[in-house]
Parts: sequence; C-alpha cells; structure tokens
Amino acid sequence: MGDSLHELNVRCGRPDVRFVAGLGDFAVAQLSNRFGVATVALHGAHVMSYVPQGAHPVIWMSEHSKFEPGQPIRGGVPVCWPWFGPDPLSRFGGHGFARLVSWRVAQTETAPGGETSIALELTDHMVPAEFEPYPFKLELTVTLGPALVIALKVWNTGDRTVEYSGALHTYFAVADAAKIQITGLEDCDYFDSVLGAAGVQRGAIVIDREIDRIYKGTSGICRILDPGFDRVIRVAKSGSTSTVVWNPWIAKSQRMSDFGDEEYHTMVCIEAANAPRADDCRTLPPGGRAELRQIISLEA
Ligand code: TA6
Repeated sequence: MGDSLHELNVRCGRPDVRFVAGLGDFAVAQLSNRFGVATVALHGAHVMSYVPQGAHPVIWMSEHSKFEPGQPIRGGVPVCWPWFGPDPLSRFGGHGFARLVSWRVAQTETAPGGETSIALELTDHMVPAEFEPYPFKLELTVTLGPALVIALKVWNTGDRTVEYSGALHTYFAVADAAKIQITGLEDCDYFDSVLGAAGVQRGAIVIDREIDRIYKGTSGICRILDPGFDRVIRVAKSGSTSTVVWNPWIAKSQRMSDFGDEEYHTMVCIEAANAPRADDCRTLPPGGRAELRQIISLEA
C-alpha cells in the first residue's frame, strides 16, 4: 500500500507542491508557481492538467475518463511503456502497463528560478506479476517552469539486453480541431494506422477525418496553430525519432466508452514516441539507460 496523502505531504509536500485526493480517489500532486499550475496523478504518473499563468488549459482531459485501478486515464499524458500500440506478445491491451499502475513519489524540488518538479518512479516489483516484467526502473519527472517538461528515464536493471517501445501520449486542448494546423512534420514519411498504408506529409496537418499516423525520422519541433484560442503550442522533444498524431473523429469517438461523442472537436494528440512502426524501438544492455522527453510551451 502506498503512502497516505498525509505521509506524502509530510515527505514530499512543499509550498508549491500539495498532494490531494483526485477523481476516483487517486492521489494527485498539485504543482503551482508563478509559471502556472499542473497536476500529476500517481496512477500511471499521469499528467492530468497544465495551465500556464493567464492562459487556457494546454492539456486536455476527457469528461468521460475512468479513474479506476488497472484502467487507463483518458486524456492528459498517458505514459505508454514497455510497448506502444498493440502488445507484441498479444497478451494484453495496447500501450503497455505503466499507465495502469500506481507509481511512487521519489522526490519534489523547487529550483532557484522558481521551477517546480516532481519525480515518480516505477520498478518491476511494483507491477502485477501477470505482466511478467523484466527488471527495470522508470522515473518520470515533470517540471513546471517557462515550459512543461516531461522526462521519462528508463533503466535496464537486469542482466540481459531488453527491447521496448513507448510514448508520451499527450492530449492537447484546442478550440476547434477542424480549424487548427499542425506544422513541423512536412515532407515526413508516415504510417497511416487508419488506412494501413504508408504516406508522405504534404504541407501542414489539418484534422478533417480520423487521423492516426506514425511519423518517421522526426526530431524537430511541432506547432499547433490554434486560431480559436489565438495561440501557438510549441511541442519539442528528445530521445525519439517518431511522432504520433491522433484525432479519433466521429465514428471512433462513438466506439470509445471513456470518450464523449463530441469530444474530438476539442483535442488532438501529438505524441513523442519510440514507435515500432517507425523502427524506433529502444534496446538497452544490462545497466543501460535511455530518456524520452517532451517540452511543451506557449509561443509568445
Ligand atoms: O496513439 C494513437 C493510438 O495508438 C490510436 O491508435 C488510438 O487507439 C489511441 O492511441 C488511444 O489508444 P487507447 O489504448 O488509449 O484507447
């Protein structure tokens, strides 16, 4: 059994970090400082919200999300690990087990510049045995500063080489998905998971149907140009050469029980991935370490 809220606040609480009971009684860390506010659930080390000072929320959350142990949260930033997409061994659902279990708070920190960070960790010992995890340690650090920085560190703590895939599966809030443009992936090859075919991105991405694409060979910055909110969301990353763009549009929205039929209008996912379809799986030797990072900010 993890720390109680009281124990968390005693052990890791600080003026800019408070632990409270969130939806479904999930323990949630509230980070707040001069740059804005962000919340992170211990369940899945799941960023649930990010609101820069004086701005509209940047991270989107479904009003139909489940908040149950063993279930993924719909919206925010699911941590997909150790597999992105279908389970390569066809035993479990998509996107791995890291988002289904509770993580432990390792530490919190306030930097001299006022940035606030929290680090959460997950090891193979904390994962239900049915997943047969190999020895590993994950640490997700969320830093609230001029940007929101989300960094997933992966350690192979075993004695044999392992391979994994994953993603920071971020849901962004937009005024109207049909009116935004996504730039930064022009001329990139992609795999279209809706059509089951390859393609090349021509110009900016517009959302006018179900979009589910895995872009290959990507390392640059994406931007969401949102005329409705009159803003540009800048999405940078490292430790990844694949980017996934997803909007379920009409039919898929209706098929998902934890997603409202009309919610596709106000969200789009841009994911910093290590996607198998883009030959971006990662291999770690014993003692090896790797990091996947996404940096989210509003452009002035
Ligand atoms: O990242 C895009 C995607 O893989 C889509 O295929 C879609 O299924 C989405 O993830 C959501 O997956 P989930 O398992 O959370 O329902």
